[in-house]
Amino acid sequence: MQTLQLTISNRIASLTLNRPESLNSFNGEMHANFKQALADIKKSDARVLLITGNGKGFCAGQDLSDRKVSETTADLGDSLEERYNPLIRALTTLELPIVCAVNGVAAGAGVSLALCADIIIMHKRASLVLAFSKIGLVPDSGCSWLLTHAIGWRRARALALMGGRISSAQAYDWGLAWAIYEDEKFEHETRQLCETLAKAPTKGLAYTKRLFSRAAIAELHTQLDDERDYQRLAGRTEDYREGVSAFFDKREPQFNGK
Ligand code: LHQ
Repeated sequence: MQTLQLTISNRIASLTLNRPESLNSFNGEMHANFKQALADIKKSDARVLLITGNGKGFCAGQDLSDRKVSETTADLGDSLEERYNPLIRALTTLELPIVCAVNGVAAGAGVSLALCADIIIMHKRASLVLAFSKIGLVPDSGCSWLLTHAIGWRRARALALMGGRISSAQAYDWGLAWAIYEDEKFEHETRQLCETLAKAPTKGLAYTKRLFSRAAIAELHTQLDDERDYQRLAGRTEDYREGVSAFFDKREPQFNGK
């Protein structure tokens, strides 16, 4: 794949956006490659997905030089319907933990991509730019929803209207970034985190992800019902049995993800 590098090893799928000359902005080929990569990951033994970017940027959103979106006759709604919305749906329903290592600037739909992650690690130099309003567009690819739920509608709204840039420090303060690192620590700590998640009880984590996706909009009573149902399922996993055995044996659990 030209526009993406995918490696799967030690149950970690690492997906690196690879169009550094345009800050890893999305074109049609990258969308197609992303779709293929997600299909390959689902078929593999990967238990965590790491997404990062090659070069100085993470992802600058849509490639604005693509004639399919820059010509006045272009229907941007079609582009979202055919490319971005399926991508965001696929990522936000993926049954694996997703870590985004935001290595540099993320802009437009690149911010949405980062917000699909369960855990965002930022390089100190990285930033998130709500670039949509700078070119007369509206936040898309889930950005208006994901950002509102992440930082609250007041901050999200002001940022979106002003096309604001959030520094890594600000992102950390607002709880968007789980951690900020620089230099070798950025890669090292990200890898450590992925290794931990790759050994975790994957099915239980998938149920946990589903619960938290709903928690953003559900009532407490509905959530209590959902917790009951998912706990019932989690209680039937091999990893639950292993977790309890390991607790009584006073040893580290060896989860197999089933
Ligand atoms: C780029 C891009 C880019 C092409 C940097 N395209 N080349 C969905 C569906 C349909 C339609 C429309 O949109 C969407 C969703 C969206 O994502 S809309 C938002 C699209 N993205 C943007 O508007 C961001 C545009 N980029 C920027 O504002 C800046 O480049 C940022 C703030 C990201 C970074 O600024 P700098 O660090 O100063 O880097 P730079 O501007 O110098 O960029 C480096 C190179 O990358 C440069 O090329 P060059 O040949 O001059 O070195 C840029 O032209 C290129 N590049 N973003 N989206």
